Amino acid sequence: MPKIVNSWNDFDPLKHAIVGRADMSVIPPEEPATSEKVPVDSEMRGMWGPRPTETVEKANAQLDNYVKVLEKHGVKVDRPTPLQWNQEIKTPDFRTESGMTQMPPRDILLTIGNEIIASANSFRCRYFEYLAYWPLMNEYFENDPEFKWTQAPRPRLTDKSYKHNYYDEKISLEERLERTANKDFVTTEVEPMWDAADVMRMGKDLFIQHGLTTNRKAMEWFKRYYPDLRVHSVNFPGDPYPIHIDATFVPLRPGLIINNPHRPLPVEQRKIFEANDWQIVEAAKPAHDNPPPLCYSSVWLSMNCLVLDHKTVIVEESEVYQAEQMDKLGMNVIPVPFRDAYAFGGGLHCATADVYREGSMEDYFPNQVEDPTRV
Ligand code: ABU
Repeated sequence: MPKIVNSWNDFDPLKHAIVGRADMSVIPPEEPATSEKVPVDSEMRGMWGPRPTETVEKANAQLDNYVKVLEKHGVKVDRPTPLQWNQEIKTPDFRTESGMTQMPPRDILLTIGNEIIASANSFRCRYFEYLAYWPLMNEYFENDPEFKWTQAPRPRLTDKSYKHNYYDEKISLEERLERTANKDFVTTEVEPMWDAADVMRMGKDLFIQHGLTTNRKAMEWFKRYYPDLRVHSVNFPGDPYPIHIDATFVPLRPGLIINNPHRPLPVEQRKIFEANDWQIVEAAKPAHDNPPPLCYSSVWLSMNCLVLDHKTVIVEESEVYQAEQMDKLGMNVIPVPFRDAYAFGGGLHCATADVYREGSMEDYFPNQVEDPTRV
């Protein structure tokens, strides 16, 4: 039987991926974890309910086109099975009015080698999002005898999982930035919580963003679960809403990373990259001043690109500065329109999850130095 699942990084040749769908997506009601994520001046504050049908149709049209582009470039694509997210979620520990979506599989599924792990998200509205991917997981399980189908320990998400009154309308941007710098986030440390999109995979090394959606205990969980890998905790003090590493710190090929200039990796956290001759370059500025309507994400989805191989990258069609920079960095750029899908959970990288990339577990950081990021 063929090997179906294998991926160790975000840049080796991509051969098989999952692309999300926008169907039945809901803007979830406020809850302890999400109220902190929504910027105070965002039009999304206090808004919830099913997303307008015409926006779902437009997002799906761009997602379907994205699939065609990937297939044209030799990538097999699978799609999740949509669920009706506009229904109550109730567990013995909490209750919330609705779920969210199955548009960004990158937040839920983490592929490491022949294993796909469903994450331990801190948003209550995302508690059952993994179900949209379970038919695919079952298919891979039945057809690939080496595939490891894993669910991370499920967080209980009781009130103890969040700091109370952490969210405060009066908090200034400066105070938010200070909290990020001090690694003071809305989640507590009572249980491991993590979004898969906070994990940057680099072969033997995992670089995990400590932020609003991933806590320190999750890093400890990764360290114990993968004793043969090296786990690093990174944080980006310039980001007032640190959620997901893939619009902040994006590898393009071995030795090269683009870093959001508003969210630079602190100097002391660069040692491991410098000691191994990795180049960290500032990403180009976004082409837009604002995200599209009803969108949670920042304008920095400009750098949320999908690398197909060491020389080819998919960039959002209107992000001309990012495309220009990619070209200068020696990448062939495939432009794909995607802004209509942003509101449903992110950009071109967010909307995918790796199933198969060529290559194996490499050690990109053989020179081990004193490294403050190491967990
Ligand atoms: N899911 C990536 C969002 C990151 C950002 O809003 O910058």
